[in-house]
Amino acid sequence: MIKGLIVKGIGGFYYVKTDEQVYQCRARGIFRDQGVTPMIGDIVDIEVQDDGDAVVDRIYPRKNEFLRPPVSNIDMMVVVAAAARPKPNTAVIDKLLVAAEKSSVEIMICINKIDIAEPQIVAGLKEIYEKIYPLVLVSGKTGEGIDGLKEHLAGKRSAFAGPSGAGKSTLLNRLQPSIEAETGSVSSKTKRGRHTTRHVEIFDMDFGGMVYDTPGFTSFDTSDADLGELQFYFPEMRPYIGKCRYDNCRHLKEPDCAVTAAVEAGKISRSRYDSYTAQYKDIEEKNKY
Ligand SMILES: Nc1nc2c(ncn2[C@@H]2O[C@H](COP(=O)(O)OP(=O)(O)OP(=O)(O)O)[C@@H](O)[C@H]2O)c(=O)[nH]1
Ligand SMILES: [Mg+2]
Ligand SMILES: [Zn+2]
Repeated sequence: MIKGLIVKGIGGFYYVKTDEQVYQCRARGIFRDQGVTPMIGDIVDIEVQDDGDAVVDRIYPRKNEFLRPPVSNIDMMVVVAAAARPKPNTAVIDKLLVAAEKSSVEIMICINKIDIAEPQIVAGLKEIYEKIYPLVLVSGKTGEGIDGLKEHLAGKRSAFAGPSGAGKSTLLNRLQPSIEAETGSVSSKTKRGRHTTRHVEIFDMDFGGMVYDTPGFTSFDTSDADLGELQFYFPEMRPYIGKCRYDNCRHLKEPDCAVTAAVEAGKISRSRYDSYTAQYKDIEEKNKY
């Protein structure tokens, strides 16, 4: 039995990195019978059989697991968004942030493509997010800000998550040129990425730590968070919770709501509050069925 880390999975094979090498493995049938699917990031025991084939034999309990992107055992979720091409979409950023907030995981935001973005767009994103989460402004193209990003990543297991074309793979190559992750273009017609990265893959960083590259997406479902819990996944709302006139205030249109008052006073950003109400309504709609 050898212990290792699943660093990639393609077509039913899992690539397990041990101290010595990377093994291509199948998963034991028992996992399928139990409805368990190995995830990238899983710590596993593998067994190399007499015929040389290796199988995943045991999956150690996960510290955390995510559906989008599908990764396990991370210390930090890095929400990567381009400040231009594709245009930043705060609704999508906020859905990713909420999904991350549901697990106990560090969160940071990485705004990419500052070399081509309009300064006021970058400043606007910074204004919204920097008080809530650690934030770095970078360019995968020029290398600006990459050292600052490295400092955040050092010694941790981090997953890059974000829209297709945001530049996740480009940033990985910039962090460590030996990686040579495939990068794609952004369609000039649809202004969307081309889903270049198809599989999650974990890379070792020579400055310490690991980064998971993940496939981007073009749309992102609101999580199935509990309606009452959603407010807690917006950290800047927490100081106001419990201070509204009604104990069960949803912070939508209720009178004497401490949250909407904070929005009016400029203490909570309008953009974030709009995301909260949109997600609230999405979840409410979903729960109807
Ligand atoms: N100008 C500029 N272009 C960038 C930057 N970072 C990435 N790009 C370009 O954006 C395009 C998409 O980059 P990728 O790294 O493939 O994006 P991705 O997030 O990995 O996309 P998926 O794998 O589809 O999820 C490529 O053409 C990159 O060259 C940047 O900082 N500035
Ligand atoms: Mg990619
Ligand atoms: Zn309220």
